[in-house]
Amino acid sequence: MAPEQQKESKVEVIKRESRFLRGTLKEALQDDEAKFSEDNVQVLKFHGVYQQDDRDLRQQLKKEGKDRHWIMMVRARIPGGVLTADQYLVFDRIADELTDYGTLRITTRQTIQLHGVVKDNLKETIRRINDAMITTLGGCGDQVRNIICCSAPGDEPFRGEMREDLLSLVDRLGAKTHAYYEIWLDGEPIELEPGKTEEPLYGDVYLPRKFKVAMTPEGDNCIDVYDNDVGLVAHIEDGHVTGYTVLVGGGMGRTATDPKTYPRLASPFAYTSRDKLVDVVTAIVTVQRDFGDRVNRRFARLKYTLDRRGVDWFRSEVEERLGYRLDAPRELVWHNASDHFGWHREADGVSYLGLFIPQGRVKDDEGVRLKTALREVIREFRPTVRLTTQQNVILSGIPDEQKAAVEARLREFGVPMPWELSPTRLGAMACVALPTCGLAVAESERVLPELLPQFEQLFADLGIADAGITLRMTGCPNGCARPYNADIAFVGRTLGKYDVFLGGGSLGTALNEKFADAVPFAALVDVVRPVLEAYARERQVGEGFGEYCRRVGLERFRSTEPALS
Ligand code: SRM
Ligand code: SF4
Repeated sequence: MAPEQQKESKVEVIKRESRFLRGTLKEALQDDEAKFSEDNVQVLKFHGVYQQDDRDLRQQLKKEGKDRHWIMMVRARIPGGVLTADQYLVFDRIADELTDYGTLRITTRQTIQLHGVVKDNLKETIRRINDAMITTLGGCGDQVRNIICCSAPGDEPFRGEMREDLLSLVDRLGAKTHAYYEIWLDGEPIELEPGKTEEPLYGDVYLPRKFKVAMTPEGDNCIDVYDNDVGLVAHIEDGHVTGYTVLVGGGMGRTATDPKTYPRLASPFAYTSRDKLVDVVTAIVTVQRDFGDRVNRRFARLKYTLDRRGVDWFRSEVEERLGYRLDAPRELVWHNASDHFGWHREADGVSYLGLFIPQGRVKDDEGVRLKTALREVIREFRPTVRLTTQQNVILSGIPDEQKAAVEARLREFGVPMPWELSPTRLGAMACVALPTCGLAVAESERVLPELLPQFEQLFADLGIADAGITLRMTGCPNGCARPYNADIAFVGRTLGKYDVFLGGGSLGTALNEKFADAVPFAALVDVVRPVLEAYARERQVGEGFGEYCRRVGLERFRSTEPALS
């Protein structure tokens, strides 16, 4: 049966009945419950809030006959990841004053998540974020999420032009409901004129599923542009943007038990001039709005709509809405996908510093007081703070004469400079997973640091430390650290066990394939070792590990796989 003939999913009903994302949130914020109802939990996501519980405490609390420790994760929407110094400091302070953990999490979509906000602190948290002129509306939910962009600053005109285009997209594609102001900022309810809707683009059921848009200049794939529902690659001539190649249908999510789900890289779709960009992306969003699967959320992303109906059908539907034929996409060439670490010239007499944030977690440890260091440097030198999609931070706009002082201040708190760290470490990513992620089946952020030194040693022993091999880990198959286009990925299968994927690539242009199933954490290095040894012996000049795996195939290594349990 076609999706349109079947019963819509429960979330569709909740969205429609929520009256443009109001639900009963205003009332729930007044009650004494420590958690929100199931329906409100769904509505909350659109406001940038996930209800979670501290999974480390679950067993103990159960033993004591107590309820779970309910906490919220609050995700801001920070277009392109750009924050003023003061805005960053607001998050730093909220983490200390209103969260259980006192940390900030830089995400793989260059925003900040605050974990561990109890219900009583939620409204105050969102109010403070809004007072800093940042919203959480659109952080999550079935709508266009935070639009990401390569974070490298610079004085070339194309960077400003891309920023302008990004903000136009945010303006057109952002949710418009007044509910956010009523619930979180005590705004007066609005009276709509008859026949007017609060959401001209989305309607009352929003999109069938999350929708991700990314933008980057041609040549630089630091953001993994192919992993997005819509990828926009700016073509540059004489320092200016001439137009964009539009890619459609990327996405990482899969379900371990359902082979009909899969990661997919976005397909080249069209070329558009700058002035038509917003209309083209809006038309794509509306086609997905009207034809995406609203029955089964597992197949509701744009990638499935495209594969079900075909790219040609999709293009003609978009063209019909635009009223003109789209130009063919341009050929794309990539040179870089690393994260702009270290000092770089930004403009005459001004530099930026790309800093490594281990697994995106800004916190104070005994040896490295990263959270304090960032706070002090940002307070004193007032750089623009740019969050990257590889969970790192760029401090930008630093006068050259202050470079040494910035560095000295960071070192005072034990923060290493990126050039002192291995490429393996700098390029590795892990998703949040336990203890907050409700979908995690295995550890990720907390165990990657144990694995990295082992791989660093192995790469050094094999003479491949500078080969730029990317390593990514997630606590489940959903793919939040974009594992399926890394050279090596460990994807949580169950507690302590990971599926191993090999053969993506450091430029983010290829998918890897599953190499081994449910490998215990302690055996991960040994499972990959034979392939790395062969790579070290047989690689061609300039050949990356992923490329090598795809050239020779993984079959011959599968037979040498050690016992896995
Ligand atoms: Fe994600 C769900 C964390 C980027 C694919 N993701 C979740 C939730 C909200 C779990 C949930 O639904 O209850 C996780 C919250 C954990 C926590 O405690 O914070 C979560 N995702 C993250 C972050 C924080 C990972 C990180 O370590 O940085 C990233 C936040 C991004 C942001 O700022 O918006 C994050 N998630 C991604 C990405 C990467 C990207 O977008 O570049 C992906 C893969 C790309 C894609 O969307 O296909 C991703 N997250 C998912 C999925 C699978 C979606 C699918 O199509 O199947 C889920 C589950 C779902 O939506 O049902 C999910
Ligand atoms: Fe949670 Fe899975 Fe995403 Fe990791 S990949 S944050 S475990 S949903």
